[in-house]
Amino acid sequence: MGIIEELKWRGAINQQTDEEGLRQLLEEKSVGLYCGIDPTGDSMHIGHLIPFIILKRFQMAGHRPYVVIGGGTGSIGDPSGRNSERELQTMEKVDANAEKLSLQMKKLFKAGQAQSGIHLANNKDWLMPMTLLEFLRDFGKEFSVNVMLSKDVVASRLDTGISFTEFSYQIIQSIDFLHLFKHEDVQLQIGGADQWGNITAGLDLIRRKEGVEAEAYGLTIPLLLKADGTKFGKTAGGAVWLDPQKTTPYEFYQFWFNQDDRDVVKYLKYFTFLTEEEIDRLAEVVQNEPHKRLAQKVLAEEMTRFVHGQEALDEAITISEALFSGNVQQLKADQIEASFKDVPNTNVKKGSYPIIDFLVDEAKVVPSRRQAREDIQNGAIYIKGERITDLDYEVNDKDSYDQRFVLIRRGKRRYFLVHLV
Ligand code: 629
Repeated sequence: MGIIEELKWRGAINQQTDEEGLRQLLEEKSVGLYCGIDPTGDSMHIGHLIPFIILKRFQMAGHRPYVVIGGGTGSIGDPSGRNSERELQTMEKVDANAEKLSLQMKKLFKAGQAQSGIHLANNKDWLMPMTLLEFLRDFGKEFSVNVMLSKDVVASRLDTGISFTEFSYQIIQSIDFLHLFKHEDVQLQIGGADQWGNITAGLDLIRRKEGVEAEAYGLTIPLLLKADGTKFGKTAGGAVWLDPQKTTPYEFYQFWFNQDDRDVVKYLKYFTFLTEEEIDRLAEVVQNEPHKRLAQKVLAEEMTRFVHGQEALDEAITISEALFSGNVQQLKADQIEASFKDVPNTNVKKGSYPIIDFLVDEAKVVPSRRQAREDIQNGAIYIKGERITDLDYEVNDKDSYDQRFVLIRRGKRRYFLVHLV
């Protein structure tokens, strides 16, 4: 299967500027291609992942990927897919974010590292030195304002307004494509569906500067939709980040593990490097034995290992199993902290409390003393995984993890985390 066929099978192609031409080129030679990312934040989230995984797929098929970190473009901000003007970030912030994104790209794809075969560049290097007059004479002259106005991104902002700065964004992304075309023999740019306007603007610039015969292509990837209509990649707690400080590997694992049966096969195709055969086999299990959640488990394992490594995956599995079985005694304080971010949290002063006072007055886990007595007698209250049935039990340091938290479970699965302060 050629790379284009593979991407089609994976459901990863939205639009192409010249399908036949690109297919032929990819058969003839090792093609240079790129995808850019702007340092608008200090971490990638999973919505960013797909185009870069696709770069990797091209590389595995013998092509030459480039990752462009938009240290220059990111200081302006892409209006694509947004309905309001961005606030400019300071140049220091953009540089710091660019540094963090570079590190993430290096970690994930070994980008920019010797032998990895994935090149890393920052467009600040060629955009920053350009003078205003060069910009207007060498590039601005090639763009028709009329055509620029007709791009979706700009057209949709004409009533609410768009600054000249954001309006110009498509020109600077085009300059990147031309730069890489000329200096690195990059002939293909890929990106999400929102990048179509910028990518085609770049192709126009290449043809105007290098002649109509210049051979360059664009390919976009569909926006990911979930079966239930909600936005992919968002949880109650917000975006799913690749930075383990922002989304712990346990939360990351759980995000994938909790995907719907209707979506999981699509995600296996989209995100993992598993083969068609392996995915077909998992699809059968989803059909015939959905209760096993095997496809979700494999998806969660593949993704957590890819992004965080084997050790973090093992840890995420340990935590998941402990929580599932209720055997939380053996977890460490840090694991507790990582896994209970989303449960109700309260602060209680260190000390020793009768269990009923603790549940009702301090942790506020149970609304009344009568209810607390009932819960305890029914065996519905657990502290650090141990069922408490003694109405006179004293809660103190011995029940905590490193004197930092007390973990309460009420009923089957409701957890509460009490911070000792
Ligand atoms: C300079 C900058 C280039 C080429 C591209 C760029 C960045 C581009 C952009 N991309 C999004 C981003 O940075 O804004 N103008 O957050 C994001 N991208 C990945 C996918 C995307 C896109 O990083 O293309 O569609 C999300 O899936 O929104 O020379």
